Amino acid sequence: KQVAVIGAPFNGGQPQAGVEQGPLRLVEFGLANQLEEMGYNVSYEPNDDLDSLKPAEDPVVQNLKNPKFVSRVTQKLAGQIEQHAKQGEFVLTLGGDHSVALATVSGVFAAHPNACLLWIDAHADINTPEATESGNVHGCPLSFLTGLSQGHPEFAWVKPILDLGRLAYIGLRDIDNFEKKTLREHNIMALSMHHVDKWGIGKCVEMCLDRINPNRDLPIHLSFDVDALDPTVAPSTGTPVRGGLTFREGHYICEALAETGLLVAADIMEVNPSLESDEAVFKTVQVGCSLARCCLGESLL
Ligand code: DIR
Ligand code: MN
Ligand code: MN
Ligand code: MN
Repeated sequence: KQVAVIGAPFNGGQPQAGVEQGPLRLVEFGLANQLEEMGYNVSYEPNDDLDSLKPAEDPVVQNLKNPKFVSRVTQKLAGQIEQHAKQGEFVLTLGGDHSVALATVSGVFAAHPNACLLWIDAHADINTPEATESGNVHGCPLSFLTGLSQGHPEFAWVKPILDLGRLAYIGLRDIDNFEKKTLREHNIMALSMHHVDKWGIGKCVEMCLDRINPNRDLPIHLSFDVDALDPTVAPSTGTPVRGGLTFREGHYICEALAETGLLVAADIMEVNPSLESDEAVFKTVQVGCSLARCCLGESLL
């Protein structure tokens, strides 16, 4: 079985430098080799030329910062991801900030139009350009992908390929007011840390799949923002929020999805090796690699 590892060394969707070093650090830690030892054929596209897409000028448009740069990079990566997914490969994308999900979801759903999306994050990332308080595109990808925002001139290429009924969240705990309203109004399957505490992670994953993949016959795309994990588990990330998923809860999600046999793509996002101590970076990179391996079935017996 073929795994396409797509490096997305990109930080333009948020203000903190360093997150563009995430993919290289994960690969240097041995991720590609580890997957090969598990029996996969692995290809790796580092995409270390993304800076060449940086425009000379990139003024704010409809509140969004770096719209041109983000759009150009994600459009390019989307095409690459689509090609690999269409060849039946498992696509593992390493971020980079979460604006890169514009590329992963666009590419994966172009190849698997009936897929569903599990979004693991402290944040809902569903702000519209009008509603965003930060102007950072990493807080907005899902509004474009679901068609909640349309008409932004820079993101015309992003098609609303994701039905709101095929989206579920686990790990939420820092949501903007507009996002809260959106999740409620559209009755989106959104489980916060409160629900994880209340029902346990096993039940939470099952509830999400019951909603977005009731017959367990649709392809699954997992987009995992490491800030979903508690900052004690994944400290080196741009917007840590206390009270997150434990090491095991995070891994359980990946294992449970691997166990379905339906997982076609996974994103490991927002690892920022320039933040916090060397020990913190080691922990974060290590947990990023082990989440990825679990997505590919490492811990299944
Ligand atoms: C916030 C934070 N909701 C925003 N989002 C983050 O900027 O729109 N997402 N940090 O990962
Ligand atoms: Mn290729
Ligand atoms: Mn995110
Ligand atoms: Mn987040």
